Amino acid sequence: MAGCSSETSAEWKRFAMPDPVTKQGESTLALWRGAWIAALITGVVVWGLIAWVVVRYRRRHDDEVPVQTRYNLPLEIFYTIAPVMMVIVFFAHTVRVQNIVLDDSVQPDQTIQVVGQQWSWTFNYPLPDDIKAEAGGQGFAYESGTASYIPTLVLPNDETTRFQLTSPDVIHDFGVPGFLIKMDVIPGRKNSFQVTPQRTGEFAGKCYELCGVYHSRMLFNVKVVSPAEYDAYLRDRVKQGYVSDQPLLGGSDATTQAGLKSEGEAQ
Ligand SMILES: [Cu+2]
Repeated sequence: MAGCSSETSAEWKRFAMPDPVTKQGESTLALWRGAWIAALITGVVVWGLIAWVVVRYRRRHDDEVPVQTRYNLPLEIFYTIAPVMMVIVFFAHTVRVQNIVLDDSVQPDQTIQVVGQQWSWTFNYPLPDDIKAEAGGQGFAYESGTASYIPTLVLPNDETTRFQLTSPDVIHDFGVPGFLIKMDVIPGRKNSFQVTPQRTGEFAGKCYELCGVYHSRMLFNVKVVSPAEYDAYLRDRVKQGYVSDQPLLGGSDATTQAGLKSEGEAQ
């Protein structure tokens, strides 16, 4: 009963989906909800028919067997076409929502290069011109996690951010439950998607692809802040010296990233 408190009642309305933080996530939630409602309506009809048949044709005292219907063409055509129609409707909506969620025709406000490396994440932020000047002309600020340090991804609220995903080693998967999206990070391929957060707050993210022994350590935090706080964060990164000419994409870069080298030596 404790699971039915008012805090979780909204979860019922979302069929246990997290409350979407991003504009794109709203479409995913709508698809999830619609699919559940369609499936439940189908379920109610089927359960109703089963119950009706069980009661209506239950065994009577006279032991008479009800009429056995076979080779009923209209019925057979119906139960072939109805499921095909359902699959077509589900498929069409899935493709429609997929196109919305993966739409990259809108020019993003910034492109953050995300690197999934064994066993953490590196986030490369492009610096706006004024902050770039403070960084001595270097174009990127970064945050790099290690297997023993969970990095934080900072995003400006109400702005569209594109994630460009790369991996120097094996396949990882970049996902934030609050954004209702995850995507594979594949060596040699540049996957990307865009999000537009609609509220500030702290969220959790992780690797969704079993990528090796310390896969479970590939956690990260997501912090959605106001654009002004985002700029302040970038300035702070610059002040602390986490800047580079090029985005750090892992591999040979990885050993030069803060924290990774010392950890490598420790092992
Ligand atoms: Cu991973």
